[in-house]
Amino acid sequence: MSITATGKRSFGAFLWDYLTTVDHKKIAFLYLAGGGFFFILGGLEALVIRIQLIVPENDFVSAGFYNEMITMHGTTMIFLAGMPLLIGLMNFAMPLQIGARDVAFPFLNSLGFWLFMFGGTLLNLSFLLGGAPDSGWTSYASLALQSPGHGVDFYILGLQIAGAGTLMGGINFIATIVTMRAPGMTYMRMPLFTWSTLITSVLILFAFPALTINLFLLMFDRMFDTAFFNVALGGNTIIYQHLFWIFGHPEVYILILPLFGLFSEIFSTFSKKRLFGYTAMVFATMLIAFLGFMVWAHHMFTVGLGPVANSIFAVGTMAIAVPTGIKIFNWLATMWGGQVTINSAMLWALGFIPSFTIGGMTGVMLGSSVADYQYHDTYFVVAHFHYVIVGGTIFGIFAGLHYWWPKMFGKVLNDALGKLTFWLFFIGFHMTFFIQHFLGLMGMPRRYWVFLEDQGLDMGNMISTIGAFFMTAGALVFLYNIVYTAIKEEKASADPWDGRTLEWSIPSPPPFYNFEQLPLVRGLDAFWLEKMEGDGTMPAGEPLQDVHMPNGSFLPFLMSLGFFVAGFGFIYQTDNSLWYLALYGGMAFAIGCMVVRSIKDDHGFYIPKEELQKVLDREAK
Ligand code: HEM
Ligand SMILES: [Cu+2]
Repeated sequence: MSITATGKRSFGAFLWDYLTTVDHKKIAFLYLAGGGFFFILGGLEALVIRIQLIVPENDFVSAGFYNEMITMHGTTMIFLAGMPLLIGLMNFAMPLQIGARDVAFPFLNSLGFWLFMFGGTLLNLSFLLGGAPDSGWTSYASLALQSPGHGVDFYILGLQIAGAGTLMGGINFIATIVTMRAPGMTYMRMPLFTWSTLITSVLILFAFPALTINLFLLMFDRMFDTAFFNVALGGNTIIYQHLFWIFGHPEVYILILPLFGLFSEIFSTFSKKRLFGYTAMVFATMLIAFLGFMVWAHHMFTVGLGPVANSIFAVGTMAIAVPTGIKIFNWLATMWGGQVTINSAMLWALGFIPSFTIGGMTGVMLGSSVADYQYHDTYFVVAHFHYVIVGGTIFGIFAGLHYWWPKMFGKVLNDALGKLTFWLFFIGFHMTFFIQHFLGLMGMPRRYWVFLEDQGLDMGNMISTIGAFFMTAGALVFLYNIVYTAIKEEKASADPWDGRTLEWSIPSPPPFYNFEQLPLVRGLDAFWLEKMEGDGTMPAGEPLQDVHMPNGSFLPFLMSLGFFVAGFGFIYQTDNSLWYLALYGGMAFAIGCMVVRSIKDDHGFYIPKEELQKVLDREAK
């Protein structure tokens, strides 16, 4: 088997390769494609929301459909766009940064992706099968239990299946970082992005089970008439809110911590300076993650938990501003006195700092439990979380794509188009969401299908909607840039940015096995160190030897398909017991795949060292 085969492949071969791949890089591309698709869907839903609110008392869509739009927009953007895009970036870069050939469990990695894709598809098929969920992205039990039709059931099963995939991803990343670092890569030599990936995965491990349990209890109440949350039957609807936010608040840190790590890489690389306060940054990330589990009830200040509980959660919430502030200052200090290059990736990073800081400040305002009685469930809250999620997560994802695109696909995204994307999106973002702070302070509630005339809300909503179109234009320029770059741009070098970490020490794109020999790491910013004190190449951390790699498999796809079918069975068995066939049939099929997986003897394959030697000889020339 030649390890350098690059001949043209048929579409069928290409498709089969991606349906069966267990390569972390290809699975990363699948996550970026799947997450990108759902980002477009979530963006279109946001446009429908903003068009409905462009003028007072509009009737662009019906009230019921509007409820479906806000529910699906929020749910899709968080579970099917934000997180998968991040898992895509972590899947691609983290193994390269620690000097590994793949993640610890490649099969599980593939399964995690297909569960996400089938869960997301199941959820969105609800649009075609009687109506999408309509009780908000939080689906509070008091509303979700009354919601007619099967929309909320699709929400429950879709998120259960996709959520299982996310949990597997988190476990996989922890096992990889703990067990597969290259020789010399001690914890305090790991890049910040890898640290953030580790801490985010720990958050996933502790937060997602709360969501899983909550969804099961909601499912039992809706499908099997139990009374966990059903007040009429003696249940307690507030418990749903506690369980949801015990997951929900750490979820927002799952969405932002990887980007904090990424921005540290970008500021350091494009200032040609080591990250300021590396150790403080690592511990600040841990502190944010830890405190992130102590603040969930700030989403419930107005529920009536009482002054003692509210005060405790208010103090916890405000305390998080401290480690976050440390990060902001350390990024500024990293640029201070550096040779700063402003390309597209750096522009997103620079746009992030003021935008996210505004979001952080309004977060502290909302953390004041007393004042929150004014802000709660108004557009001030909508403005706040879009400032931190769009200004943080989405800006970060754009930055990460511009930063790692050459390593992923072998070409640098066109910089002029990159900057145009940024400015259209940045201006649109602030137009859409800054004015919403004031709409909220003027009393505009969130989740209302219309606003009334003569309440002074017209101009603000018009500006907000125009802003949404600017963001759309920015996103379209980005899509155009992908095509333009693929056709027009020159092939990128292995190290187009004069990088500091290991991924820039191997070719762009990397060979499927990543490293002929695992590198020896001799300090923080391992590659930069070799450039400054070595001969600019990574020393070998192991002798040249045959390299073991895993085989691809179609089982993850099939197993996820089984759960997908079982999901339908769960949803429709309340209408007709024939659907138990789909429920048990799907489950049996999925379990059958697991049995095949456990009895089939698959030990992967070896790349002979002679082949690797040929590559090394060619590169040495
Ligand atoms: C890209 C442009 C975006 C626009 C124009 C936009 C617009 C909006 C608007 C106007 C609402 C409020 C609807 C209402 O309360 O009636 C909303 C809700 C929401 N948005 Fe966005 N959004 C965008 C991106 C995002 C992103 C990237 C995320 C998350 C990753 C997100 C998450 C949410 C959530 C969770 C809600 C709450 C939904 C609910 O009330 O159940 N949005 N969005
Ligand atoms: Cu929160």
